[in-house]
Amino acid sequence: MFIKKPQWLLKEHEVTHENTFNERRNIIKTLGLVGVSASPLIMINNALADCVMPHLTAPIDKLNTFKQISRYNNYYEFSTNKKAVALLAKYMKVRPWTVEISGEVEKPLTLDIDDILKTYTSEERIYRFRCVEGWSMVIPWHGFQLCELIKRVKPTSKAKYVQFVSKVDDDTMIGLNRTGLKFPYTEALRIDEAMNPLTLLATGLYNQDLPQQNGAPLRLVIPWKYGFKGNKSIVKIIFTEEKPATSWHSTSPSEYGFYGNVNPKVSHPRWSQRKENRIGELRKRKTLMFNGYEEQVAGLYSGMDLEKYY
Ligand SMILES: Nc1nc2c(c(=O)[nH]1)N[C@H]1C(S)=C(S)[C@@H](COP(=O)(O)O)O[C@H]1N2
Ligand SMILES: [Mo]
Repeated sequence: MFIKKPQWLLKEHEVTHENTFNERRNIIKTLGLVGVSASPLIMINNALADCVMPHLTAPIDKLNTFKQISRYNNYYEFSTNKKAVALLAKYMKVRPWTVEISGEVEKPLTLDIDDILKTYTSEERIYRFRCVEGWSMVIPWHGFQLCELIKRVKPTSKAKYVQFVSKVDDDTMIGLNRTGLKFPYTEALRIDEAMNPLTLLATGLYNQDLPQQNGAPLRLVIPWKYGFKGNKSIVKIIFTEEKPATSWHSTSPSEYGFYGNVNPKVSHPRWSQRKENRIGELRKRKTLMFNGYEEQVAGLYSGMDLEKYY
């Protein structure tokens, strides 16, 4: 069930209203994004009382079409051919489906996807999406903040990372043994990144259920990171003390970092990241720092050498 809200896309320079600015400062403070006085974990646990919403303004970038979004996909379990993915993934069954939440939490849970859909009100979030390969789109996702789920399971003080594990379906995933990538596809975030109000669990796009090729029935979206950080078809969410191994970083550590933050100044060893090809446009666009979400997320990385932690 989708509750439709006004479309929006965050654009920092448009936000001039003073109250909005102050509210945002409070959000940033609540989440421990600025200041060094207390440990991020303490601030996160305080922030768990309530998941704050990011501020919404009108969209500027043109949306990509449903067809573009659902016919040009990276989903290596099926194929490395972007156009073949949709044709193959449609055979993957997405019911019944459960998501197991475990590890360093007070309340481990196994949730049925239909309960998740009923429990969490879906809202529309229009985000830029940038693949590490150099292409991008603008996607109207539907979903809810990962923070909502985190709050429910109550991470222990040891929880420093959140790991996401994708489905392995031997019946339909014919690409499982054809690439260097090891499956299940696994990615992870620092817990403060996971708690950020922009981090979304997507359940749909364009007012429809998520197509299989886009990661049905539940998929992670972190708009300031390269697309590979966002697992499709999630079956497990695990809270850990140690930094978990992640699929792309393990396969090729010099090419894909743990962070995967969009950064035009840090090149991939085989290509520059300064520009991107927005699907449907002829001329390349400049890639924006943190994919244009710098004001919301730069504080997560203050003091960090982003060349080293790519
Ligand atoms: N399970 C799984 N998740 C995945 C991938 C994948 O191959 N398998 N590819 C990633 C990459 S590299 C990108 S760019 C996005 C692509 O998402 P889209 O096809 O919805 O645009 O999914 C990410 N999530
Ligand atoms: Mo990607």
